[in-house]
Amino acid sequence: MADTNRPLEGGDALVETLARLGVKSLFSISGGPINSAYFATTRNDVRIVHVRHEAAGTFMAESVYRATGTPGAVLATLGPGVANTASAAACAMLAGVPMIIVGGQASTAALNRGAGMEMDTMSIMAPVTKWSAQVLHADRIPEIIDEAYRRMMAGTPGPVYVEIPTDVLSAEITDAASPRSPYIHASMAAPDARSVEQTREFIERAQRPLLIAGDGVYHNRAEGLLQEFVSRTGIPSGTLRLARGALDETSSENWYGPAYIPCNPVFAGALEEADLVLLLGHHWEFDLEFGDSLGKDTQVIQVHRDAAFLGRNGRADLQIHADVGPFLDALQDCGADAMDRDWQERLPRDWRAEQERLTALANRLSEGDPRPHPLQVIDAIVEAAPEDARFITSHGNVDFWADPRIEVRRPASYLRSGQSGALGAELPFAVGSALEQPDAPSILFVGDGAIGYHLAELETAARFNSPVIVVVLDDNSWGAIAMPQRMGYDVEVALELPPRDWVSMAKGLGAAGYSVALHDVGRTLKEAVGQGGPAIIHVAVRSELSPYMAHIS
Ligand SMILES: Cc1ncc(C[n+]2csc(CCOP(=O)(O)OP(=O)(O)O)c2C)c(N)n1
Ligand SMILES: [Mg+2]
Repeated sequence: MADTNRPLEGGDALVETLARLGVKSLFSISGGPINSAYFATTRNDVRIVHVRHEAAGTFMAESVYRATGTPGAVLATLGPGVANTASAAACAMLAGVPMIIVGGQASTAALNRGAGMEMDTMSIMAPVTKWSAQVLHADRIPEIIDEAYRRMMAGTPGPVYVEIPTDVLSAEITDAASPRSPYIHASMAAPDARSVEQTREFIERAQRPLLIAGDGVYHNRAEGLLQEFVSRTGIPSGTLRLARGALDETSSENWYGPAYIPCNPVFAGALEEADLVLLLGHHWEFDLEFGDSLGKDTQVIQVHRDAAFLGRNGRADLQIHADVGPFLDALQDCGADAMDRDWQERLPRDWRAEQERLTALANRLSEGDPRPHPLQVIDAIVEAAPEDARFITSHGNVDFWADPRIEVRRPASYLRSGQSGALGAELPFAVGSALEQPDAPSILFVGDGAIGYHLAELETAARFNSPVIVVVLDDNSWGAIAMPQRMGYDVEVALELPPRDWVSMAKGLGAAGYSVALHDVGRTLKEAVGQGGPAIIHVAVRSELSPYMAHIS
């Protein structure tokens, strides 16, 4: 039994402050120097999720923001524990996803003497986080955690790092360490009146307007305003990154598909033809090909909460430094009166037609082959999945089939590593999101290559009986690299993967395991979801180059 009368320590100040900021889980691997924080969770509502690798724990923390909108938290022990979080932190930086990483350190008495496991982790974490600080007095822990939260949420969100030497973490605290003023989300930045007026004029005149909804829509929870704006004006609209699901992609009449050029030829063509592009809460990133394919006369209105991204890479004729929510709010009575009706109807229609074309192609290619086309498996899973399921994809070739195929119903229900394109994020995303929101299953599509990164986290899911369904689309290859390599070099070097027994691996880790043919995929998914805990569903598939990979290869 934990001694509740034990005096309060730095660990209590840390855990209490994090709890106040909405943290429910600390993704962590234990270590002596962070024992004080572990003990603190026995007298607080925060739980330790003891993972199998700190990188996976950091991806899980990223998934918490993606699935709930509240930043997640990592607690790592000193040296290699913290260093293991670094690559996942760098991925969250690229994706603009906030999280706090708390690291242990050698005691101040031993610091810089080469204490056991000691590393200069402040230097390791500085370039992969937005802000990092060391706490040298226990009473200052709440203050510095608060500061970390302000920094992580300001402008473009991102990870922050706070390091606490072990003697500081386990020191008794005084009253000064009680939590300070509660952290409150800063109010959103509204656009200036002149920009709103100009926007209105642009929209009212435009014949072929096009809307791209990006990350800022999610940061602002602006989906309601976006849906209202899009259905009122009828402007063809696409979603990307964190904004997937901001429009109900299964039913919106105005949705022209995911706004990624490599997988969406309808969007690619529309960018050239549009006379006005509304780029909301995003910038001209690489999957928008830096804005290079814009038509000569296309005008661009870009709205971003971070001025550093206004005009980055590509054209932005009207640059509006504002949050997306207040921007859309200011356009309540704006209509796209001059819009060409054919344009309005054509783009969503063409996207659906493109999907039907791919369905027919997949069916034709699989005739007489026992291995289905990846699309056939993806469709069977999506069709059998419960309405509230969350989907997760990785970055293999099979995932580039799944990513544009999944129609996301609501925000926070589709998770995919952002601009880093990191293999290895996907299984932790599925586990982290299912742990945080166990009422809905997390359904992951992953290849036989990427699954190897953090397979052990299936055991973490099993310990918590979390609803994580891992669909392994097995083409016996690092396919996304193999197929283009063969096209460019005539050979594949070291890219074959032998058939492995995924069912036994799942069972060995405490999960259920199934290996099935296409006709059993839907029934098996329902069974796996029904049993509640984690499962692998393994399906052998054909290697077929996805449109995305074909475009970039
Ligand atoms: C961390 C990381 N390392 C390497 C890559 C490069 N990469 C992209 S896709 C891929 C192959 C993935 O193979 P698999 O998971 O089996 O999916 P498939 O392409 O076969 O469908 C690799 C190695 C990456 N995206 N991220
Ligand atoms: Mg593969």
